[in-house]
Amino acid sequence: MTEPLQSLHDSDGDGLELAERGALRRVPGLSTELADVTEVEYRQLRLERVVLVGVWTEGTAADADNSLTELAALAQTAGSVVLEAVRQRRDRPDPATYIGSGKAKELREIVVATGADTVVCDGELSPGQLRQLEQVVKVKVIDRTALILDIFAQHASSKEGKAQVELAQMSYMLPRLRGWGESMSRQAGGRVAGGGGMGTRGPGETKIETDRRRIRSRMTKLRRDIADMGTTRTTMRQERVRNQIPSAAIVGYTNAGKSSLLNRLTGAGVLVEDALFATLDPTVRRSQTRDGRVFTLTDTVGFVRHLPHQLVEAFRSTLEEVTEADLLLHIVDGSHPDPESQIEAVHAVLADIDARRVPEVVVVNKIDAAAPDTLLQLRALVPDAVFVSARTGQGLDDLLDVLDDRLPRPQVDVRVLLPFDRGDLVSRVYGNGEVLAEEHEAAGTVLTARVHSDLAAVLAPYAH
Ligand SMILES: Nc1nc2c(ncn2[C@@H]2O[C@H](COP(=O)(O)OP(=O)(O)OP(=O)(O)O)[C@@H](O)[C@H]2O)c(=O)[nH]1
Ligand SMILES: [Mg+2]
Repeated sequence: MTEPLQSLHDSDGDGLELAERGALRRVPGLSTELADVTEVEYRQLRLERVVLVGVWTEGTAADADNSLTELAALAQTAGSVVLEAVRQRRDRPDPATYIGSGKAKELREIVVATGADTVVCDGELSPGQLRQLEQVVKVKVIDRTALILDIFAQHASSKEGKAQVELAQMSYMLPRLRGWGESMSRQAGGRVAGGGGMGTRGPGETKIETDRRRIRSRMTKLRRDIADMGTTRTTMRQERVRNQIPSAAIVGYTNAGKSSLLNRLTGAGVLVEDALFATLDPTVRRSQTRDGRVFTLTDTVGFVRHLPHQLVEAFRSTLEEVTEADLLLHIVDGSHPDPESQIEAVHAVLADIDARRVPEVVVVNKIDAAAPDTLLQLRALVPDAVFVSARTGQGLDDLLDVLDDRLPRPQVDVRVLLPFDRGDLVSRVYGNGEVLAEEHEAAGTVLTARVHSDLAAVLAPYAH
């Protein structure tokens, strides 16, 4: 039994050593390999002192800076201190180490000089890139996707939110478990090819496979749980649809002021924070248009450039509030240096969740803090946008007018005499329809109103 192994070393020694050397050069404790699958479940990045690095492939220098500024805000939201940010101009990220190998060495020097414990890259890196860059800088390297997932994990508070985030984290980790395993299975393969016929599966491969299997079955369970948890919301939504209560959903880039606006409009008391992704769970509130029609307003998770698709997938049931709304209020942060690209990013996510067909009203918020030039540009870009400040209340009247205007209206004109014992019907007409006139006669209340077809059918016997 030892013979074939021995001969393998003889014949293929170099290749094997090379592979082993690659594996040995990993710095203990910094590895992205998981010691145990439970690490995926409870993995906390615990970023402390970070250096940011970006590759600037297209757009202006200002675009590149905005991107790193956003990465810094994300890192801070995740609880870390940003020590330094560097970027490199390249046609495309280096396939091996993301930044060029020379720059990677410089980065190592920055890491040493600043005492950083983590490098955060402004993009989604392949497992190989993460591994190879880690080998050069010798501290933990994570990408923007992992950072966003970490913020979501910290902010998730409901059972559903937690399950959704965990599902997203697992689907991010699954392909990344390969890291070490790849070289291990090559080793095992080599051994077999070398003529041993034994050890068709190396120890690494076996462990990776077990981990993968456990993660997959956990993901299946999470998907099932999430589907179950979404049913209450689906039921409520169906109820609204049945009663033909119009719904507006607030969407927008993270930190645009969505929750602030919901609070302003409905007094909902939703958490407002100068932090990215403060809101993860949807909040639905009832409100009324000025002409007294009831509608619902939903606040939901904010979007971001390149929102990790794992999150979009995991939050799909939550995002149905958006997909199935009658109207989208797209909140834009007018005080941001580049609101235009934020609008584009939001549209990209909306397209991804199939919500572009829902009518949209652009609401430029934070006009109290916005640069006049930016507002002019936005006015030109979106001529029918509404300009508001959730903070000062400025422009909210205009927004209410727009809601009056754009929320679907009842279609059927009716004139009915409702007996006094049918106060319930009077309330329904007021709640779901649009009352044009009310008179009182000896036999009851005469309403001239516009209502939805369902209610019109109920009212038919009372036509006057
Ligand atoms: N100056 C100014 N600041 C505002 C205005 N509206 C909201 N803010 C601030 O913007 C920050 C984000 O507000 P939120 O309402 O939490 O924003 P959000 O869009 O719900 O954010 P996420 O849920 O994290 O995606 C907070 O610090 C608010 O105080 C405004 O009209 N003017
Ligand atoms: Mg919010």
